[in-house]
Amino acid sequence: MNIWSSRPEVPVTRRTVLRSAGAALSLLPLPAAAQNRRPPQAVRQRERTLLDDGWVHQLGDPAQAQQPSLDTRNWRRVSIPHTWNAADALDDEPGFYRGPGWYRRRIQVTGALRAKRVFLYFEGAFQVADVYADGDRVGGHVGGYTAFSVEITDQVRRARAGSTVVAVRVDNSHDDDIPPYSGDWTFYGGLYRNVWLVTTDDLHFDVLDHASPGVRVDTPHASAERAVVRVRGRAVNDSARPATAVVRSTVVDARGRELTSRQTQLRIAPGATAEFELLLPAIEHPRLWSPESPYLHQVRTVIESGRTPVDRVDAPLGIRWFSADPATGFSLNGRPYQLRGTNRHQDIVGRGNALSDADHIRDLRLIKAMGANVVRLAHYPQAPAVLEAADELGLALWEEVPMVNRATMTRAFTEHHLNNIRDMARQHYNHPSILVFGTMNEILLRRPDPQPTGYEAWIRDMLAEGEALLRAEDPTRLTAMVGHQAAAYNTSGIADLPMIWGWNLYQGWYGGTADQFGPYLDGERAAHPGRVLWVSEFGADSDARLHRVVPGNLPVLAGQNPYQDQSLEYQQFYLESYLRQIDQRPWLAGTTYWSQFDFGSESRTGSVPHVNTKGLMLSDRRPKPVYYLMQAWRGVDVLHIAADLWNRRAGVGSREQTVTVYSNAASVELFHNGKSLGEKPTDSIGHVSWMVSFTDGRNRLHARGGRLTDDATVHFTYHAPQPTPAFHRLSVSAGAIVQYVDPDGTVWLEDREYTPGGWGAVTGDFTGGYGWMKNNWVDGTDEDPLYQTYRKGMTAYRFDVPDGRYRVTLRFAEITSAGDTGGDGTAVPAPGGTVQVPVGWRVFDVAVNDRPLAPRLDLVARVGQHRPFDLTADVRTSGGRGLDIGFTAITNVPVISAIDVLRR
Ligand code: GCB
Repeated sequence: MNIWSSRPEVPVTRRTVLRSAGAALSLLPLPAAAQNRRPPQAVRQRERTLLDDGWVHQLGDPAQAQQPSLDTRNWRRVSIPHTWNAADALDDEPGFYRGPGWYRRRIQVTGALRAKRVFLYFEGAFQVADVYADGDRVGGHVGGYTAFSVEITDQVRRARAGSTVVAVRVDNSHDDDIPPYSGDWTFYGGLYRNVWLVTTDDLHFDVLDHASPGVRVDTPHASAERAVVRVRGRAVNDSARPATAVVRSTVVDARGRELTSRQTQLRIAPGATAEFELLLPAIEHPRLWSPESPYLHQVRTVIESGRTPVDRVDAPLGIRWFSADPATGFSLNGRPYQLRGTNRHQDIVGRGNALSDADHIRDLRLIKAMGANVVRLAHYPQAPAVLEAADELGLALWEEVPMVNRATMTRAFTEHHLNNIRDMARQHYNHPSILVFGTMNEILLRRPDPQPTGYEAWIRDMLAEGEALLRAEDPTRLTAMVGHQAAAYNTSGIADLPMIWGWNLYQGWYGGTADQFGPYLDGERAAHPGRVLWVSEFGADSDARLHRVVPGNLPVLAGQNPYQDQSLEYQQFYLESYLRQIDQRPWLAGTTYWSQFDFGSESRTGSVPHVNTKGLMLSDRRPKPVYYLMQAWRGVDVLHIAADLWNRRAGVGSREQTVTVYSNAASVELFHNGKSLGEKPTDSIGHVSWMVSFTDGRNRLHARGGRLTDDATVHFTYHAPQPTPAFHRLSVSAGAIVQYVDPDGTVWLEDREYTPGGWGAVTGDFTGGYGWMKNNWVDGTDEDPLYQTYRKGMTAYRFDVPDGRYRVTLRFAEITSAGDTGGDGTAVPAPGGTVQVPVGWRVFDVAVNDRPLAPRLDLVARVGQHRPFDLTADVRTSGGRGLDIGFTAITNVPVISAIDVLRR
């Protein structure tokens, strides 16, 4: 059995160790007495200037784009962070721009700057970057999610015109050799993270070692009694003379008080780099770091030349230790500790991935406020601001490299993978929040077709190479990989490579039922008792406009998948079920919901096209009800009536509907229009509900639990199953089992079968297109869900309404999916897998009370596939005949998406 732990195998008795690299000369440790305890405040840091403004940008590859003399007056002015895909990843055109784009900016050169070493530090560019200064290529980077730095000292020193022109070519083209090969999140291109100008003295900590800080801090020994801090790094002498330098590391506590310090002397040859290692005298009874108490020390490491400090790197230090055990799960600082949290992508729909530091920090605060103690940064390393916020707020991190879905069997692909690992491990080594580094997600999900011989074995070897590299780069973290629910990870040996194995499980979403989740884990655990297990993903999509009056394990329509219910209430049902099952399995080292925020997923065609809506929060960061459920489950002080995103409700034949409250209070009392519906205990996950009999119009809800209260207002519309003389309006979402609330607040009811005296469909079925499947997108409307469900094959919709004048609106779209057949059994043509409904494939007559409304309606001929088509008719009914909307098949079967009947 493997028990993985964070403590590297370093003998704590070892004193200062110094090594030399390359042509460097090395040196002797100074005796402690000789250590110069100058106050750290007096030390001059390297200078970093944010280059956020003053940039111009052009898509494509303009001629001479790197030449300083180029006239860029017609380029767009932009500020960094910037992406060029914020809008086109959301439009109705499939795909988004993937290709090159350029950014340029001038850097003013002063005499002071010429005296420095000058670097550009890019926090990230998606995904290949080439950097030029005054026309010279000064460096570049492959990989869209890690930082890189380049040196422009020579160009700055040569600059004549008082400035240096920096030009950056960024390219987000697909490249088979660059991971991620694929993924459902949008691969927005651009210079989407901060860019910094960094200046140093000739003598400085290394800036060019995979853009790492040049100083690495860890704790070879950490316990409640004592902590030993180790500082390793690289000092560079860029001058033409040998340098004698003192490197000193000092640990200060959160109030700036010095706890321990050690220094060493280096002699470094001109142009050489010296490696150093300092083992600082132990800190007795250290204050520890944990999510509950994220106490941070700082490690200040300074280089002095003569007695002058010339460079300084500060590193956060959180003293903690951790391990993971297959039998008992995770433990932190010597105690069992369940990591429970979420996943986070780095974008906001409409703004792409060009987020500010403030955006990143706000996101982590929202996650912290939810009661999470861990975040999986899926599926790639994220911005420095994210990591800093996690250290400070107390959020454990799992960070991973983008190795997702599929691999290319080339050495180049492997090399890029290894480089991503090196970048991540070196750049983020000093963040105490990071406990786990991951190197793969669902690599067997999208297999090449045909699959090359030896594909799985090749992938296993490639991943094993990455795993070995990661363990060598960073023996202080736990390693992880993740699979989707497929046996091949077990049979190929892939699941045995990392220290932690993560399963992404979607029972009750992409198939099956939610209650199959726990038993699946139990089966895996029994079969592989030596594995540390983590549920790296679980989640269900939801759309705040869609509501399910009776949530639960669906009365699923034959052959349909649960993912066709994208109501908020199904997501609540799903998560409630999962949380209960997680609680029964304390041996799960971690569980991370997929995902915190709705995120851009260009290829998706769900009810919110181009967005993965599994978020606990909407992309604009408003909480969905499941956010409050998480809070209640995690014991955060919360009392929330799940009504603010469901405040327009309707019922047919019943006023009784569930009102759910999430709270960590032991019991909650609910009041409806001032009247108590009783006090009830919350259950183990903080859930409690009442049946409320809603009155027409405004309903006031008030809940009280302990000292907490919440209020909500719900507008309710009652519909008699049999229209009464007072009938006013019925809006029906044909083929739907959920209600859709439109932008005007009208509730479009679930579909139903006609019964005499009532209303509904006469024959036909839901199953022909119920749900939100691939191929079901509808262009040219934001009301996708209304068009995406449809009934097919009906002969009529009848509404037994009183005599009067009515406006009837019918909504249609041709969204037949692959494999679908018409009533005569003709399969829809799908050349190359793309459904192409030809003109004439589906033709039907539509009539209202026998008056032809749309004879020989052929949606493809009228508006094309995947486009909304609405018909409106004004009708007077008399003699008690009601409204009869008749459909007569001519070719295949008729379809309808929605019907609105309004009395005038
Ligand atoms: C997964 C993937 C994640 C997807 C998610 C989904 O398993 O790892 O990238 O976004 O499923 O929503 O389908």
